[in-house]
Amino acid sequence: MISQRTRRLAVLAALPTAALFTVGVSSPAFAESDTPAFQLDLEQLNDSGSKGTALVSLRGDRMTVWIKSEGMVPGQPSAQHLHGSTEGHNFVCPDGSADTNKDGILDNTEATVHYGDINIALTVSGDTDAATSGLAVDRMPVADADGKISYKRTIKVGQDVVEKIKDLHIVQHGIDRNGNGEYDFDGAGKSELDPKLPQEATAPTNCGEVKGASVGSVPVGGIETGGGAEGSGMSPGMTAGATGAASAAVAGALFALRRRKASGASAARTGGAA
Ligand SMILES: [Cu+2]
Repeated sequence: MISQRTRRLAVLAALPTAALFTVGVSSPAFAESDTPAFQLDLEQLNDSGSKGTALVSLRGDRMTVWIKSEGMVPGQPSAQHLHGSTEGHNFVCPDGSADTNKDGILDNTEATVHYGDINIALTVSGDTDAATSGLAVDRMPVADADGKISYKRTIKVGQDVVEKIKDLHIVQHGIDRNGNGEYDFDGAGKSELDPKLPQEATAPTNCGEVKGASVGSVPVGGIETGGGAEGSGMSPGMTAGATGAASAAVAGALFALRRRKASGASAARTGGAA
């Protein structure tokens, strides 16, 4: 009996996909039992009410990401990314205590201290590079009328991602603090990143860590801003002609975020205590 339980625990980190992903998605493509898969439970940030389940499956250098989430802002695009570092930094999903300026909003600047830079942009098409697609909101999923997002994509990833997938987190962005069905300034004021943008468009709405991920494998001291993503040359113009003002707002905000992070590493020295 005990040995069976032990064995069961031993395989938790790499259960067959079909056994893990139990949120009602039929997944014939994932029927192969030898495919390592990792589940992430997306939990709300900013009291958004958003939640979901994600699955990341690896076969060689092919990573398939499934996301099913709800409580998103209906009809609005949600930027979504794998955040974190494959270089041993101990990033985690934040909680409310990460709202260090105590304004009641966990903004991206505060959250990034904990969940790290964008590593992979989970676009619906085109490239997924953090540098060129992190703010490609015209290629990010749009929530349906019920505020649900269903996403699946297979992309090629580097060996560092294959080896360190457990160190990464999925984050979806966009909240509706005043519940009026759009990103606007009345809900939560201006974004700390750019006063021309609503905070609702830039704040994270949920975050999920890989289940069973080792925490604290690397001592947490000052968190360095990852060198790989900064100076990435993002252009807010890439969303021109996309899905409207909200998309442009989010894109612009993410652009501002990148710039701010690139120059604000010292602000990230509060440790990963969340
Ligand atoms: Cu993100």
